[in-house]
Amino acid sequence: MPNSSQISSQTEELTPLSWDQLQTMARPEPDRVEGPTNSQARLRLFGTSEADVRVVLYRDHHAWCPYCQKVWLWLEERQIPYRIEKVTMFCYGEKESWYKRIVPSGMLPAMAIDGELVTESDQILLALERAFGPLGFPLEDPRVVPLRQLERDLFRAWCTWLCYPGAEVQGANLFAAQAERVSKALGCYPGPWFLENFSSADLVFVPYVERMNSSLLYYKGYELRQEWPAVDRWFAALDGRSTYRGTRSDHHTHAHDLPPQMGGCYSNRSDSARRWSERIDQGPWQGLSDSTDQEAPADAAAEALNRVLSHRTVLQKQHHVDDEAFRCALTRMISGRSCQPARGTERGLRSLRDRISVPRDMGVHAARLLRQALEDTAALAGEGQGPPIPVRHRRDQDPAPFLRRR
Ligand SMILES: N[C@@H](CCC(=O)N[C@@H](CS)C(=O)NCC(=O)O)C(=O)O
Repeated sequence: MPNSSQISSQTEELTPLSWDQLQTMARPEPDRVEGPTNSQARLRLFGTSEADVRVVLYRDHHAWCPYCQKVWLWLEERQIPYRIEKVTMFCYGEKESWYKRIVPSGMLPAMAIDGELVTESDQILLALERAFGPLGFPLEDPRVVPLRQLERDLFRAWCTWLCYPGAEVQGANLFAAQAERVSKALGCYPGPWFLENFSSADLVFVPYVERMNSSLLYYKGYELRQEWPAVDRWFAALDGRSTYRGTRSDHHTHAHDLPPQMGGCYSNRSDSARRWSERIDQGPWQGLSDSTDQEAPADAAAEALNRVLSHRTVLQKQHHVDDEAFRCALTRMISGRSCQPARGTERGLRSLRDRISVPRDMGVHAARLLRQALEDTAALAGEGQGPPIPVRHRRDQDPAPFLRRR
């Protein structure tokens, strides 16, 4: 593998690395089956053998569906061996006909356990508890039931605030009232969790509180974690779990994936909302408050490089990314060396910048570094932007081209 001094002595100052050179600097493909929680796995074994697999989880290709995240996280926390079948959500593309044959509504998640199909995330979790025992406390424990109800109350208040443009003040007040109840509930035990230990009570809050944190920042300029220290402490403890880190998304992904799912998300146009949305869309991404572990892991750039290189041909075609400009951006990300891309190549770079999805494509830190390198390189080429991100659907994120043989 060439080091950066060899590279600069062998090449012109402004020449980007070749694809072959970049390949040598990418992170090797990690073990998806036995390694840490990740969105690319099709099988998870936790040290068992394939013969032990009793569960098939049907979840979205996009690794975004909140109800799927709940089941996914449960399986990872309990280390239950399972297989994963990925399905396209309506707003990203065409639903697979094989899936509609087994689940006619096309809704996700679904699970087969010992060959028996179960739909509805709560029913799936109850079936998993029956088969394998609870995660900490059972979902029907008398202390968990009111917390599940509280999660739904918070969810409804969030929807009112985010999705109804005429209910700005009422929505904000409703949300603050429910967030206060959540904060009080979190204060009942000395640790960061809703009950004595991490349990199904925490699990049910994870998907939507993560989406609330990002969407309220982007559309309302509301800093949930700053406002509610108990919630901040809960998030920090979650970030300490590698299971959660493997399933978590980021502010950019949520801000742009929520509108088609929710039927619209409305900004209150405050200065704070404008500042946060600009930062989330255009950077700088370093230090953005979408994870507690602000320090990027040493291999975050190599992770991003590995993920880009495994889909390079499709990415170039989809985003019309100029070959040399693409290499300039990746060279910048991996070696810090800046190369001048041709004028007019910035649109392709920014189109890709706007469509990196976490955790589908890579982790939070890898995505930040890639977005930053694409933007820094685009800025050297010009002012042009990529196509706007649609708000009624996300067909620009159709997984189909990435699934064909490369
Ligand atoms: N009550 C259901 C809700 C599931 C749900 O709304 N799933 C959405 C995705 S978040 C879905 O599958 N929609 C169809 C699609 O987008 O293709 C559950 O808890 O499982």
